[in-house]
Parts: sequence; structure tokens; C-alpha cells
Amino acid sequence: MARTKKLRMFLFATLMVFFLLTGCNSESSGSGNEGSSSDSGAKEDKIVVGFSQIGAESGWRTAETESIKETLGNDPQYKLKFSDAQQKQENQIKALRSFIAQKVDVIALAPVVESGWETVLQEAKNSGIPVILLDRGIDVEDESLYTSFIGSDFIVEGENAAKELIKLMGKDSQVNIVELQGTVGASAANDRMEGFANIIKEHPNYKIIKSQSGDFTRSKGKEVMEAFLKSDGENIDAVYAHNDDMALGAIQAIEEYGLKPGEDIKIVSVDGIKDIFEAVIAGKSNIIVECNPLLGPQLAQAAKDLHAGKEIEKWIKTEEEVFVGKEEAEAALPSRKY
Ligand code: GYE
Repeated sequence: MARTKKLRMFLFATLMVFFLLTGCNSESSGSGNEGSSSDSGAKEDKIVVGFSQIGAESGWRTAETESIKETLGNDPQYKLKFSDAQQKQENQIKALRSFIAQKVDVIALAPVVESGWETVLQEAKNSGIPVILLDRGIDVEDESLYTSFIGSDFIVEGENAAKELIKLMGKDSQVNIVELQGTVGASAANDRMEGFANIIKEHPNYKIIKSQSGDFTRSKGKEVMEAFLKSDGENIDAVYAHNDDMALGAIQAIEEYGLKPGEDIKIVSVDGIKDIFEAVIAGKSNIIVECNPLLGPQLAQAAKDLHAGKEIEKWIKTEEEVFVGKEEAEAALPSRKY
């Protein structure tokens, strides 16, 4: 009996020592790390990216958020900190300050408006954290306040929208256009307005009779279009919308007013989300100027390069196309990714 008891105690003590050792071991290697052993030691190497997103006002923006979450969130090389500003610059500034306090490796900022960024960007610069602007630009005198801009040339998009509309309607026609602008103060709105105006001003028979912000949303686009129809009704020949969502809102307003969108009133818009391809195929819209929101891979590459101490380009431009009419929309739709 006594021998069995001794043996049991010995076994028990051995087990205790074993558990203590293995317990200690896993704690020291994994301290502060949510990852498993296959991940151990990786935390320090992860590239921590803090991304301040504008919100979720459009199909385009949702696609951009998904692209970034998918690329950076699914790759063990990165750790993504995501913050949604709900359209408010003050929330973006707060998010940036919190990223600076957390000492992230790279800050990605989709700036809701162009102005008012100097102070917080100076703070990031003083902390040695590079800032990559995503999709929208900013207006600063000191360009060293940000490292790079990844996105489209909105002036070219506006120019293309005007050129295609003139081609579609004929350069000698008398055309009254109403414009649905994006968010007031946003680079995507300012530059799309400027690009379009650059071309239109060379064609005196093309007139922008009304221009107002629909804040890049479907509901606001519809509301503003309703007001345009009320004041100018049958005089409107074409709509230029700074994004597809506002165009889709305008299509509804035109139908409710009793006219045929795409026929009685031609429509050109920017982005290229699936819903607008479907509208063009249904004959309710006419011209799509693409703006690519799938910026995740470019952001990932830029963050990696910066982390490795490499120089990156000041403007990493996005490639885009234009689609006109049913046939082109139909041919492109199956391969559209957003
Ligand atoms: O066109 C619009 C969005 O900043 C390029 O913002 C982006 C624009 C895009 O809400 O749909």
C-alpha cells in the first residue's frame, strides 16, 4: 500500500512539474500575443497599418473597405486597425491621433475633404509615421506632410465624362446639363467638377444649368434631382453625377417624374459599380466612367515597401476605363468585381 501511495505521489509531483514548465513556457513565448505558436515572434514583424475610412456612403466606398480588409486583414504580414469616421473630419483627426499614440507603422487616410489636415499630419510626421492618402487627395502647401497618394486622376475622369457625353449627344446639339456634385470640399467632387467644366466650356451649346451637392449618396442624389426636375422639368437633357449612387437616385426621381432616364434624359456617372452596369443594360443610364476602389493590394505593397525602408512613388495612379451603352456594359458586367 505504502509503495503504491509513494508511486502515486511521485507521479503527481512529476505531472505538476511538467505542467508548471510547459505552462511557463507557453506564457513567455506568447506574452501579449493573441497568435498561436506558429505565429510566435511574428508580432514584432507585423506591419501595423491604421486606416481611417470616411464612412459607407456609396457602393464604391463599401468595395474599397472590403478590398482593404480582405488584403491586409487576411495576410499574416499585416495587422489592420480600422476606423470609420462616419463622414466627419473631426473623427478622422481623432483616429489619426490614436494611431500615432499606438505607434502604428503606417497610417492610411481616405480624407473626406481636401483642407484642414496640416496640424495632425505634422504630428504624424514628427512621430516618424508615414501617411498614405487613399483615394482622395488633400490640399497642402507642404507636400512632405504625406508620403504618397494612391488613387485616380479625378480631373481626367471629369474630362472623360464630358467628352463621352458630347460624343453621345452630338457636338452641335443644344444640351442642358444638371450636375450632381459629390461631398462639398472633397477632392473627388472638386476635381470631377473642374475636369468636366474644362471640356464643356469649349462647347458653348452645352450648358450646366444647375449644379448642387448630393453628398455621394443615393437618397441625396434623388432629393436634389427631384428639386432640379421641379424647377427645370422638361428643360433637362442630361445628368452628370459625380458618382453612380447619385445617378441611381436621379434615375428613380426621373421615373417618378414621368420621364424616361437614359432616353429623355441622358446620364453619365463615375465609379462603375455593378448596379450602374445593370441600369445601363436596362437602358436607364448611358455612360460609365470607371474609378477603381480595389486599392487593398496597392496599399499593402506600399506599406511593405515603406516598412522595408524603400522609397515609394508620390502618386500611385489607378488605371481606369470608360463604358458607353448597353453592349459595352453587357460585355463587361460578368467580370466586374465591385
Ligand atoms: O467616387 C464615391 C465615393 O473618393 C473616389 O467617394 C471616391 C469617391 C467615389 O463615395 O462613390
